[in-house]
Amino acid sequence: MSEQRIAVVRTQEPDTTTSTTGPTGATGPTAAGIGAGAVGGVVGAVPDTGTGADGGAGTGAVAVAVAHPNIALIKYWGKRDEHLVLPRTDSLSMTLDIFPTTTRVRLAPEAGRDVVVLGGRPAEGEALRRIVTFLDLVRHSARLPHRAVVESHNTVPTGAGLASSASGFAALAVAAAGAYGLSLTATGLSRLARRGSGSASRSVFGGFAVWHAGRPGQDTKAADLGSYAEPVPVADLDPALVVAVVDAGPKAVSSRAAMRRTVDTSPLYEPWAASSRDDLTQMRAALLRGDLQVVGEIAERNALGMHATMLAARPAVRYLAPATLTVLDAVAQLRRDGVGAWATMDAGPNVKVLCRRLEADRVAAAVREAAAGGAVHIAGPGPGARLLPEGGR
Ligand code: 2P0
Repeated sequence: MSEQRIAVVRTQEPDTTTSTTGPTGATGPTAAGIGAGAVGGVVGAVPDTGTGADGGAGTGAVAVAVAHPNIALIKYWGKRDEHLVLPRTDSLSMTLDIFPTTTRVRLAPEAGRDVVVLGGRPAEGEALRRIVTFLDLVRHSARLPHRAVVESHNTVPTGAGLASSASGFAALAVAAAGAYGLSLTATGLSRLARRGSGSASRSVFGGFAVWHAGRPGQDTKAADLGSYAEPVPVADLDPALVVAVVDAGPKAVSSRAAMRRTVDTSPLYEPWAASSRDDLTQMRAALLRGDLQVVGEIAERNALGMHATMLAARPAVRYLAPATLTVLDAVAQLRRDGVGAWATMDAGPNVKVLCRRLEADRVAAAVREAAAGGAVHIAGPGPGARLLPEGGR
């Protein structure tokens, strides 16, 4: 498959493996010299006139990107390298056509620190730290020391197991690469997005995507290069994912902490990881022949297995709520009634139901009744992350 390119062509991927020090002491071209469009052409970054969240002080390249969340049908649960965000197993997802995140990055050469505004509020704590660390990586790769102003808007409830970090870091990767003048292939962008949040690597692509774990035991650079996402060939499936939001509140345990605890303490983790490898092989074959029933059956068992690993962790991590099980009962009843519907749950109590688009309204009605007042959304396959033209203006 030929490589999809989102930004400009570059013969060599910049090294994004080694940033630990951030921009301090970084040398290289200034924003004026490497201005995002200057490397080779078609990047959506333009000079900013200064109307951003910082009140408009200074100027710098600006880029705006949009990305959509993805829902894993074969789950990512467990890292083998926390710093590089290398997973233990391959995962496979569908990018949605709902809940986009839009992120604007403007270089602020005059600023002494990054300014990050999420949903109109200044970011702080862990959320801010993760974004600054990510920007440090981009600065290191671009050899550009400038701080940035980041403004991001999610249209999905944050932290509710609805993949807001996937769309968030995919949009940030594409916008930051644009603003800092990093010219990456889509594969390179998926590696970069991975460093922000593992699942974000898959949101770089539309439709179905696989994120390769890569091979363990390699040096840092080879390991980084070996773990990327790419599109998965799919026959005509016409799928939908019905999203039942049974609880939109933030989760008690972050997925990052929960997967660490699961890998470290759950006796069920290794068996699930081994079966997940088989699940992936079988699901790829089912996608290729357009067999939604087998895709759905594998997705449901893979998700339930992932939750079993967490329930067996010490102490247990339980994201499933009573309302989750009520929706699972409704999905099982749909199947008894002859409707193809299969459930998957992530690091939260909400349920996503894979079905045929033609049957999505019926599935949504059944799930809505079971979700007892929770919102229900119907999603189809969505687009990959992209820069908006001319900095989003
Ligand atoms: C997934 N999840 O494959 C799995 C299934 C949740 C359950 O990816 O630590 O936010 O930032 O790499 O990507 C959620 O984990 O974790 C996730 P980090 P991420 O979609």
